[in-house]
Amino acid sequence: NEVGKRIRLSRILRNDRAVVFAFDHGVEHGPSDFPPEHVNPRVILEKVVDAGVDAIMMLPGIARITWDIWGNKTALIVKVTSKTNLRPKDERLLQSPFGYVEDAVALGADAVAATVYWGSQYEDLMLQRWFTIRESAETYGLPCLQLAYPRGPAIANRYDVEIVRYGARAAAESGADLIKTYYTGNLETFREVVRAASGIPVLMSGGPRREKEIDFLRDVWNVIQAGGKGVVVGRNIFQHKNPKAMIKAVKAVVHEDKTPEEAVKL
Ligand code: FBP
Repeated sequence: NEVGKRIRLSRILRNDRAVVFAFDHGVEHGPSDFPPEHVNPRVILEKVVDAGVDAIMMLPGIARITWDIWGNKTALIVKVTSKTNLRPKDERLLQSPFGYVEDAVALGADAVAATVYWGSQYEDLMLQRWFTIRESAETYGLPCLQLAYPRGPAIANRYDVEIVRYGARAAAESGADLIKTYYTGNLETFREVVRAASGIPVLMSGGPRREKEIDFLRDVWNVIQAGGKGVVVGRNIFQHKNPKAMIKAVKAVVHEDKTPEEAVKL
């Protein structure tokens, strides 16, 4: 199964780097996160696939009804945990099962993804679920991406380097094959995050939409220079007026080492 994992990982990390489209917001934030033209998942998925995104991370239900768009064109990461913002605030610090590793296998996925909120009062439960997911993913040779998000009552600033690198290290120690985490605001601190992850590839989580695309591209550039392996980005793509151009610009920074200033002109 180590062989299967390596083959699948290489479909996501092209030349060791990846631009992944995050598309679980319909549940995590609700359909109001999408501009009206992108409430229909097919419309935005056609654009990102067309722009040559490396992989798409989504929940099983949407993957099942859109396979004809991405199948055989991009890698697929099936996320099997989620939560809605309709829950009481305190309980948003827990993600629930949202499918099974077998759903990912049945969909032909290249990886499975699950969130752990490090520092949450539900950390213990989320870890039990993480290890259940990981155990069955291992039997199929399916890599596990961990959304290693530090958040909880004792965490004042979830973007603080000490907090983010703690989560990244915990993700590595819990057997993640890929780590998705917050950007810490600059190159030097993100380098610390990468170092703490001890060789497990670290991908930046996109975050809320930046008003100016150059600012987002600068963050991506810093992540790459710091040794990060790419991005898993949603809102900065589907809330942008030109998602295709944005994917192409991000790809240029991640895969071609273009500067943000060069990439923004694409
Ligand atoms: P973005 O690029 O839009 O930030 O997407 C990354 C992501 O982790 C999504 O996978 C998820 O839906 C969302 O962010 C969670 O956001 P929040 O920080 O509100 O929990």
